[in-house]
Amino acid sequence: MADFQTVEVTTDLLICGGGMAACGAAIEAAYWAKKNNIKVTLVDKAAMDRSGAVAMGLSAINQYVGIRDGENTCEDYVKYVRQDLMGITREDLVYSIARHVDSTVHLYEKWGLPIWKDEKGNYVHEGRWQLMINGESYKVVVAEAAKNALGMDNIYERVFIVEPLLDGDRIAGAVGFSVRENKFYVFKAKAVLVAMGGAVHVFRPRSVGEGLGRAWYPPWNSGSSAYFTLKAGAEMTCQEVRFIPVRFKDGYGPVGAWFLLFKARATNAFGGDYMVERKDELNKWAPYGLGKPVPANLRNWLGMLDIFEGKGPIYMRTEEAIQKIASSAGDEKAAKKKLKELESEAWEDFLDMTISQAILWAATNVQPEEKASEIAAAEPYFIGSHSGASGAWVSGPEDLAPKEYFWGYTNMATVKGMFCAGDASGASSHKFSSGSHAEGRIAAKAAVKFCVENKDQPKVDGAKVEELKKKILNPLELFEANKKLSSDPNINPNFIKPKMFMFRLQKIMDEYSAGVVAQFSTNKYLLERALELLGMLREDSEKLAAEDLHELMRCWENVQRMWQAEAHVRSIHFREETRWPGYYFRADYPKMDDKNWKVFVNCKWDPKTGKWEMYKRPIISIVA
Ligand code: SFD
Ligand code: AMP
Repeated sequence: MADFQTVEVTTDLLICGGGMAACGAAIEAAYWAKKNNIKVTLVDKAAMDRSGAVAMGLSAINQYVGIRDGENTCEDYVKYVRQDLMGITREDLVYSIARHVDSTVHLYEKWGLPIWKDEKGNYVHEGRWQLMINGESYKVVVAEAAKNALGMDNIYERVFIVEPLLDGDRIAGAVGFSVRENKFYVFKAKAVLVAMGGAVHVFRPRSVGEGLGRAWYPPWNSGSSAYFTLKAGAEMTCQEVRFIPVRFKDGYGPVGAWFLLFKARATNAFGGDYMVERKDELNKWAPYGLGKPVPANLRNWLGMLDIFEGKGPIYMRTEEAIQKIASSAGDEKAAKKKLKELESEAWEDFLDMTISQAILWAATNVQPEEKASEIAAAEPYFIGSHSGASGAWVSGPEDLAPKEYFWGYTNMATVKGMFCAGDASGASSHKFSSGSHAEGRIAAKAAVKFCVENKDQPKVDGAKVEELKKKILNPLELFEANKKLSSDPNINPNFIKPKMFMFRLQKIMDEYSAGVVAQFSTNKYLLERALELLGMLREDSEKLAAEDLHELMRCWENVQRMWQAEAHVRSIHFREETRWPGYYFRADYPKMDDKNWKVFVNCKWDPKTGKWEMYKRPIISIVA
């Protein structure tokens, strides 16, 4: 497009994303870059102060091992994650993050993040691994350190990365566009670190119509990491391992503080506690069902069984939990004081991290010390850093990884020079905000080393860049050329608007791929139909149209969601067992099958042939 300026930036290391992992990458890369004369550039689609999943803040740091206090070991953490993921995890990666995560948390404290302390000056734990924080400005604090380390001259905010650039089998950079100005960006780099988060709104959310946009996971993470790595030809892993969080209904307030800190129960409408009444069901999912804590998907599953039997709604018994703690505080005066304290902690939990839940409480006259709140299983999300596991298949560290998991540089994907961290790297769940930051640091150190050892700048094909520019800006052209055909800009015989496109994608995923409406259940035939419909959607994606730059971003977000969807459907289809009931159920293979399926399901899209490949990779345990 003539009125679009092309801006070229040549750098050594390009960090795509500005969230927790990218901020970790920025501080570490800046440190090593200075020593090695390396240029580092960071690009975020939004403003780093409030971008990504931590935009609203958080009320807990969910990964802290506590090694200096002798509380836990890295081995303990590996066992915890392995148990929670029903045996499917890259122990080398989990271990590597666990041994570094505490130092990230100590840095946060140094930068001014208020972490709760008890009267002895020790961190206040929410649970074994979780620390309570005053976290409404968590992201601002972490971003400030990253910005200071890199310098604003090296940071591009509000630039949306779309596509990777390749030089043969090596990464060569990335292209994208500004969401505010008519500028097309070409970043040429020796190494690229992908940290663009996970994906939401691939599935139809529970909140539709007037509630659209409310979800647990922030609507602005649209599968950019998965798309970028897939399009670069990287091997992906655990694409079937979605995350379904149980959340306070409609406001999506997290439950961790209630279950762990306040020790609340969840009961059905008849007062039954599904974790007690359905205990026998856990035998079917042994050994994981019988371990502690019960895996997140199985906790979901027991609650879902109540719902399927017509015993809903399920309630978080906030009133019971608060009254119980308050009454154990001593005499009446002490109990009253404790009650006030708990009341304010309950509100702060949401005000720090999911403000909309606090608003919903206020709007619906809920006082948590008096009235229980409904909870429900949310729609599926892709967030490999939490209790899902989807992401790219990356090399482990040399000292921990078995040879099958090691190919030269820690956290490098199977594409030379492309590194991944946070939600972008797979099979290393439960890293959360702190572990993602730590993993960003690990990956950045390795990426700088890669730049030092691979000094030649990869070649970027100018014709390919022009082709990408045309393709990426096409939705604007299409709108201009056809807008007069109809009086409603959203309805036109020659194009489809991104919102309609997204609804179509969500309907396919919801109905055929084990979404809310299908009660999280699917089978081979439903999945094959989903693939057929996704194929047609892919054809129609060429007709996406955008009225302005904002809508252009929406177009590409939804193309990215569609690719995440396809990787997901292909992976659930390939894994012929049910391993994570409560996340999804394969009705045609209703049992766990360790003999054939205690393996990673990996997939790859080949940029040369446009074909998908699916394969198994072995689980190699490093912790007894
Ligand atoms: O309780 C592009 N998480 C929690 N972690 C905790 O440690 N404690 C909690 O209390 C947590 N809770 C929680 C959490 C998440 C959410 C959504 C809620 C509550 C409501 C999980 C963490 O937040 C999560 O693990 C990390 O943030 C993961 O880090 P990372 O870096 O992988 O993702 P990101 O922070 O979302 O950042 C993504 C960045 O990419 C940018 N981006 N940039 C350029 N071009 C594109 N195309 C891009 N697409 C995306 C984004 O702008 C962002 O900068 S609790 O519920 O569990
Ligand atoms: P959530 O708010 O559900 O994201 O949970 C925050 C943290 O607490 C995560 O580390 C969860 O795995 C953990 N968690 C939440 N609920 C429970 C529970 N019932 N038992 C054990 N761990 C939990």
